[in-house]
Amino acid sequence: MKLYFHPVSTVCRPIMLLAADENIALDMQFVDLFKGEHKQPAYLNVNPCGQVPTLDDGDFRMTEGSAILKYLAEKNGSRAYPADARQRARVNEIMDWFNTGFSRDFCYGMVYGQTLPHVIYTDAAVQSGTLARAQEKSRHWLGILDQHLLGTKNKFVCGNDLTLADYLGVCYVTLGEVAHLKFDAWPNVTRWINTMKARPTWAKVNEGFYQHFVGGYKDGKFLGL
Ligand SMILES: N[C@@H](CCC(=O)N[C@@H](CS)C(=O)NCC(=O)O)C(=O)O
Repeated sequence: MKLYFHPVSTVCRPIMLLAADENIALDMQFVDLFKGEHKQPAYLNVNPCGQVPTLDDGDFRMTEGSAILKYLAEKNGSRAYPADARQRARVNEIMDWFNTGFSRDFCYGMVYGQTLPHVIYTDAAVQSGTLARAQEKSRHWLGILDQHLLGTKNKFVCGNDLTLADYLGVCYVTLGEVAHLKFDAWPNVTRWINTMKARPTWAKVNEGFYQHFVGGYKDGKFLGL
């Protein structure tokens, strides 16, 4: 199986974590987002969205990170994607939760909205109003994550077992490090991030993310949470 990826990508990192934890063999095909390789005809032919990740499994191709995670987990009989209908539905639910409101307000609003030139508004009033809304909504979502998904009892976001929702969610939440966002106000979120970061595969998988994305913005000034 071939994975077209970039190491800083928020949606590739969960796949790389799962693959590393479960020894899933992937032929890693680097797509240089920084040089615009993803918008060249050769790659658009692979993924017309011009985005990573893309998974090729023989003649079967997938282009959505969340679906790729589920496919790999299913193929691998992963415990991170339980077979029981209700447990699996819960994992799907929380992955959707991260991928919709949380991603929109936190990833796009608070992080990309302060770091990626094509997401930042040029009109100062529009930019500050949009950021203020993203900040308010991000606090709301982090409160839900802290109090309702994790609470004081759950080690992971779907209970006490690690699932795909943790791989996906922790990569979205730690994206905040690019914009120096701090999670001290949400102690259960902080505990969960630390649990995920203590896993043996974390450092190696996230090397490129910390070096090129977090490192690239180390001197930036950002609105906090
Ligand atoms: N809906 C896709 C989104 C993929 C996506 O946004 N990928 C980013 C990297 S994290 C990308 O390739 N960005 C380049 C671009 O959109 O030009 C998924 O969840 O897999």
